[in-house]
Amino acid sequence: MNRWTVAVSGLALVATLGACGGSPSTVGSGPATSAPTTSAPSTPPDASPETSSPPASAPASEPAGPVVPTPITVQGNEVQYHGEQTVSEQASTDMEVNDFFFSPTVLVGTAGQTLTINLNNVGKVQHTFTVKDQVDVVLDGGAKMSVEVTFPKSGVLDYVCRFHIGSGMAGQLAVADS
Ligand SMILES: [Cu+2]
Repeated sequence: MNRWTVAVSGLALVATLGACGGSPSTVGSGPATSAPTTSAPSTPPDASPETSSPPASAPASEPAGPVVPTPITVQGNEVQYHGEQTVSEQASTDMEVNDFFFSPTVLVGTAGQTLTINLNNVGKVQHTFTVKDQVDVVLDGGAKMSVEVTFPKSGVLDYVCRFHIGSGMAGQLAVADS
């Protein structure tokens, strides 16, 4: 390699650099090339799945199972069971009388508690609400009547509709074990 070659090479290098830096006009003069913006799926920083599903578990204060196990039998007939309600803190409660059941069917109270039951016969036919040695009333279809009952010292006290006990139209006043 002689000096000439080196000189040419050096000039060529300078010329190349000069060309690059000396022609800025070419930049941006061409048609606006819409550079394809790589629109990759934007993953948000917080990509944790939304916990929008409803609470999986039941309410925390889920009542325990019925105090009186079902089915209930009163005077040898299987009762038409329409629920149990605790009334220990109440002076009165509502009870639906229907063709041919009481709802709620079982009232759970405290030993010796007195309770006013507001009976509402929403059925079409006559029914009675009868507790031995306490209450015996007849309600026409659509009639309302309030009665007072006393819970037993323990266990359960049956009540019936005298007309339809054979169809299981009955229920119980129950005292929860303590
Ligand atoms: Cu009846």
